[in-house]
Amino acid sequence: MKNTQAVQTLKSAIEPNLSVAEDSVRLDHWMPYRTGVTPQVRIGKRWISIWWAIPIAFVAALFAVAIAQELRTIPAVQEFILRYPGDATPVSVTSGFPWWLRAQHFFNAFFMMFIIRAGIQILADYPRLFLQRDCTPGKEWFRFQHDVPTDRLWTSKDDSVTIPGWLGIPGVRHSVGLARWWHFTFDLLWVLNGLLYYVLLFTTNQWLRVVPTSWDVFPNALSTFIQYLSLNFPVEHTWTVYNGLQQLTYFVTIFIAAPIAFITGVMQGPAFSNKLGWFAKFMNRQLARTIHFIVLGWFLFFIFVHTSLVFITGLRQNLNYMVVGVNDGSWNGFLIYVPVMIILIGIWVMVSPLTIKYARRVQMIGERMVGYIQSWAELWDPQTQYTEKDISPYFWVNGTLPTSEEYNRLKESNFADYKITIGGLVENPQEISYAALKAMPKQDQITKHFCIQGWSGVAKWGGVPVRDIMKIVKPKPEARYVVFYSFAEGADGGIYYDVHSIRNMRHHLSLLAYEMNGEPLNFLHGAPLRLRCENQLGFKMVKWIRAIEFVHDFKHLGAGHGGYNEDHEFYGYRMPI
Ligand SMILES: Nc1nc2c(c(=O)[nH]1)N[C@H]1C(S)=C(S)[C@@H](COP(=O)(O)O)O[C@H]1N2
Ligand SMILES: [Mo]
Repeated sequence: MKNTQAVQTLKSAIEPNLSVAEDSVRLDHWMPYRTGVTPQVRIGKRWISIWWAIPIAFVAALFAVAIAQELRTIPAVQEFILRYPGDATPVSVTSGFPWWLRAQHFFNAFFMMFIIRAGIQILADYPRLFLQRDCTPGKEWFRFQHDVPTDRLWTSKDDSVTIPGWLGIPGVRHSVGLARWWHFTFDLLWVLNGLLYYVLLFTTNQWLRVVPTSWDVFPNALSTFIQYLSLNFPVEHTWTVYNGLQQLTYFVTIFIAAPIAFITGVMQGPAFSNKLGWFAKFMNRQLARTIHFIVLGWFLFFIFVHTSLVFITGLRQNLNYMVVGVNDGSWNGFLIYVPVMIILIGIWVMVSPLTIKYARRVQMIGERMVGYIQSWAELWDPQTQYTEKDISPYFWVNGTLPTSEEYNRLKESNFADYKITIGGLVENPQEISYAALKAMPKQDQITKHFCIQGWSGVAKWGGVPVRDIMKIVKPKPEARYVVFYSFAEGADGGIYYDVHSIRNMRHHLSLLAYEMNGEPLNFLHGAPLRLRCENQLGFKMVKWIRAIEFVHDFKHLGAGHGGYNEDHEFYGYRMPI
């Protein structure tokens, strides 16, 4: 009797109420357009607009030029510049710029264009940066969003802002799912290109350009710096050797900034962060996010200066080096560079509208490109646990709240009549009452939550491990996935649900939580029951759980992509990174 009821609930009340989803971003259904504020940096309690940096930098540059020009009239400085004219090493690379170097330079720039734009889009989904682990409003050091309102519920989705489509990809508010596919796919290509570049650098003599081999690089760099700043540029021998300043800047970009970008990127996901113990506690998600942003600043600065110098130190010749690898006065480099740039501008303009239109395609290609890496990361056993004193003072709320009559009735009686339905491919379908769940052995865990948007928080969760439930219902051998259904709908209508592998649900930290920080789980955080799964991003942890179903496949559920946000917001089914 009891068993058939569990099966009935799933078949008649839940499955038909899942919703299908569009394959493109329908702007009339999507979160409404809303911008934040101009980017600000916090100094004490005051917020200062970063646009002030422009006049300040301009005035500082004027003074710096004047000072450098004065310096060059001093005999000691003139002697110094004569002694260290600029070139970092006597060793020179006589082979010029080989084809592989030019090709890799092009690909690097091409990939960077997507990486940077999609990265800024990701930042706009949670436009605040912190140094410490918790995301307590008011403690951020950088933001382009207002204060968090205190007079109403303000979820992290509310916090996302619109940025223009020529800047971000795709320039739509809360499009982190799509932006991540661009970011990660091109990250992978960029990393592979970079690794190949390292190999080719050191198997040829090209590394001599970018790796200092003598301490003389420092006085030469200082000398070139003074020369550039005085607007009386040093003599270039770029074809064979870089000057000290160039060499140091390239070295930092290639061997310091790029690896830091990679490390602080992966440290923002739960897979690595929950695995790497003390390093993850030190390099917490928010610090990693801040450093990732500072590295972006370095890359933008580098690109600006590097490109400007290409233009003002002899464009035609520099393009011959960079594009065709010749050291002559021809127009060949220029004639290739201009049409290629026009094509790149076309691609730049088209990427956002095409992403909006072919959103599902972007998701599917992204899955193909990086989904398997994410599936490996899922096998990493989450380990890092926190202590009571690590618990975050503020824990963001996210998601669409339940409004159904059924839920409200249960809530009124404090969930005394709540029963969780568990069915599908199991030997023993069940409806387990709240009291019976609470009578089962309770497990506590103190863990960090990673929302896809960028915030994180540590909390203590108490409840029943999913694997203990599995011992009761006994999944059949053909069951491969576990589906969690919510009482709540998702943002675009239809029941919120998400799918996990059985393997992941057998993990000892996969928990049906009814307590948070020692208190009964409250309404906003998912009462009566919510999932904790510590190697996934937050959206996979369904709140307000109504039923659990064991299935062989999930293609027939909703739009078939493995969860509500996978269907509607183009997220990935596996998201440990
Ligand atoms: N039913 C339901 N569960 C949900 C969501 C939702 O919209 N509906 N949002 C998810 C997201 S995106 C996150 S980050 C976490 C947030 O949990 P919290 O509100 O307890 O911080 O809940 C997840 N579970
Ligand atoms: Mo989230």
